[in-house]
Amino acid sequence: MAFPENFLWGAAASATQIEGAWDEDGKCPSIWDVAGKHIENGQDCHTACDHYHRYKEDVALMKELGLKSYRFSVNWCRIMPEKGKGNPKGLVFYRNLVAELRSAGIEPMVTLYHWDLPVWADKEGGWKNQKIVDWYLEYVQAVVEALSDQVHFWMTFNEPQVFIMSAYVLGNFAPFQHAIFSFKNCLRNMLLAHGKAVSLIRKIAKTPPKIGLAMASTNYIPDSEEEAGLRDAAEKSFTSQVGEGSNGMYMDPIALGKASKMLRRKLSAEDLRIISAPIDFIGVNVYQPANPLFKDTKYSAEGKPKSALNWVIDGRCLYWTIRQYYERYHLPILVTENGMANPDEVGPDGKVHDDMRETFLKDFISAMKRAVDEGIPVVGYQHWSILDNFEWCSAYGPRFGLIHVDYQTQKRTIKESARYYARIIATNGEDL
Ligand code: GCO
Repeated sequence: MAFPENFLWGAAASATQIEGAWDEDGKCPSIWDVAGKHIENGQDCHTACDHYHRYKEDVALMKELGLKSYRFSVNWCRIMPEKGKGNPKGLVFYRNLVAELRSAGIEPMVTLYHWDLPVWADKEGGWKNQKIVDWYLEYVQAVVEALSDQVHFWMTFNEPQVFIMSAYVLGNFAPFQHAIFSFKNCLRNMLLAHGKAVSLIRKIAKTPPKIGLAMASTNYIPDSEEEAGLRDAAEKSFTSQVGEGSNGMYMDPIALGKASKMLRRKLSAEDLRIISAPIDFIGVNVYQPANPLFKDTKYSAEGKPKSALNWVIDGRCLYWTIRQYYERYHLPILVTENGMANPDEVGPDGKVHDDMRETFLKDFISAMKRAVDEGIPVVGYQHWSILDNFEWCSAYGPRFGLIHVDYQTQKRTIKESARYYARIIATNGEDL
């Protein structure tokens, strides 16, 4: 069986990682704009790929590759540069981008929050402060009113695990806090913001919306495909201490209306009713299996290829993530991110020969095809990322793009792997 007709082949990016223009057209600074010493090599995201000024060229490249869809995020700081004060100029940029995508025949998919918290909101406690639910909704309303005539796909959040756990507990993502006792409050605020946003979008969107969120999906590959092996892996992925922390604690309230063990005392029945407003799909960001990270299975990473960030490359994790999410939540799955970092350079022939990414694409897309063949509703695949970009604290070292970016000149070069991906798209996954 081939991939479904209208399968949403695409690529993804986020505002902070590509836009630049950090202080233009009325935008206020975000917590990443002021991350200073936390960023490697004294770099920053202020210019990044200068996509804000080059979006037409970038959309033309997407069209050249034959992308059917593009997942990007709106930067909160362009839309609400002060508390309670909107900025029409910020909306103009996204309206133009969406129009450009539409005229290239590319379906725009909008992430509403990919970590660019305004500094004004951070100063008042950010995700620790329950008022953030209202601030977020006000922002969401402005975006949905401006774009929903042309945009159908909405993601309320990208990787809540990262912007809550890593940002407020581990302290390795902005705003770099060790506020361990605020963790459950942050989580509750995010969950309520999600549920209320889902209901709001459903109510005000000008065209019928498809709503979901993108999870940092760290799932286990089973040790065996016997019944017991399958159960053990699924259990570890969602309800063991590790799995609950990464998947179940966030998704169970949203998709099942149930609080996982850790949150039982924090969420009331009314909270759960709000949080579990029906969604249309679950987005999964998949990079590597949980097994080598937590070493609590028979899995061995020996001999497996690794990316430039030392992440184990094993395409099967995409199949198992999709299947485990589907079996637990019974919702269509959108692969919202999947990709690898590679030390790519433009060679003397003017090309970027990133063979490893080609192998990666083949491996992961074949694994996704197994899920499709088994009848799981997978609606699309967004490769991370369309462009090499600002990889948070690791700045510009890791290159995840289908398109190489020379940060000195802003020259774009389509990598060989992207040409391969273009063939996959053109044949709807037949030519792997
Ligand atoms: C994330 C983000 C992306 C990253 C990508 C590679 O998953 O952390 O959604 O912004 O750049 O995942 O690390």
